[in-house]
Amino acid sequence: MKHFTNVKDIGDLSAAVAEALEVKRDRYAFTHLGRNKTLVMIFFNSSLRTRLSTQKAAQNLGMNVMVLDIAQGAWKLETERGVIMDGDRPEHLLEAVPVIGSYCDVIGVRSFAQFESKADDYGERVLTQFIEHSGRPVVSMEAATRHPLQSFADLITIEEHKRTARPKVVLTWAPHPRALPQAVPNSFAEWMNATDYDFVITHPEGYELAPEFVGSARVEYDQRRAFEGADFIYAKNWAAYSDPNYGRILSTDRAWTVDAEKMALTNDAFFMHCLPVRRGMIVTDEVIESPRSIVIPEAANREISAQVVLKRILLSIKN
Ligand code: AN0
Ligand code: CP
Repeated sequence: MKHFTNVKDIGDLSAAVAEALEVKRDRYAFTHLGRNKTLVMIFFNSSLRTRLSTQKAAQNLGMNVMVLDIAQGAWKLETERGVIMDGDRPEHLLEAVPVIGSYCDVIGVRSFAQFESKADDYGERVLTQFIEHSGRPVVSMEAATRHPLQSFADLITIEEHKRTARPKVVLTWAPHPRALPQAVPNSFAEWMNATDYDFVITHPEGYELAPEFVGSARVEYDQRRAFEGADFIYAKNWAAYSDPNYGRILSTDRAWTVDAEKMALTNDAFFMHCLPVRRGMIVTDEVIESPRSIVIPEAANREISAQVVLKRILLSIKN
């Protein structure tokens, strides 16, 4: 594996899940692989899970890890080429990226959508510059349009919990007070569409995701109908994608909050969310604390998904 930015980079999903379960059984079986190899993790945005789980995964493989928060302590970076840099950004990404690459063997990058330009966000401007100018394998730790380490962990979690070969998996929009990126739902949809699950997306009108991510999923505007017979409920908020509302909040309607009454319509479904989650907005306390909530094992699988990805990258560096 050279870079890890989307579902195609992982190849066959059954093989990837099998490898993940193997890693989970003995996460210290490859401690020699990362010896004298360094991972640098660059954060343009906050993180709890990605920061800790990716670092842990790298350490399980024997790697050294360095973490840089661009917003805290590093120079603010200009990302646009051709500008006169007379503003508040003292360094350009075009110097910073190769410099970072010179200190490490693998780079992880977190860079959310800015919601200033759909073309910049969906063109993955920042991630692409890391791939083009660092000379190193790059792992997306949530970029503008996707969060593949999360989606891989979600897939592992569903495979561990499913009770039928072809479960019904429902991605539901839920309300949130801030405008959030489409990366998590886009990516989840991309990975679910790569399985043979019965995959349904439900959201209020106006919250349609980009067609390339919706793919072959069924879209159902009636949340209750979508929940009927579901085996997994995957909740997430996102801001509007469609023009002219790109990046805007169209609704904070708490009628879309996942509660026990709606969960009762399902086939005793498991509740999932990538976290961080706002209780009372996305989901009620009762549902997230219920025995059907698997948000903690889901988050724990982030260490496993990151370890499979880093292991494959290390093997490709060695060969
Ligand atoms: C981020 C998002 O929605 O993309 C990160 C989720 C993993 N969430 C928030 O900013 C609250
Ligand atoms: N799910 C996830 O990526 O969490 P963090 O934003 O805390 O890393």
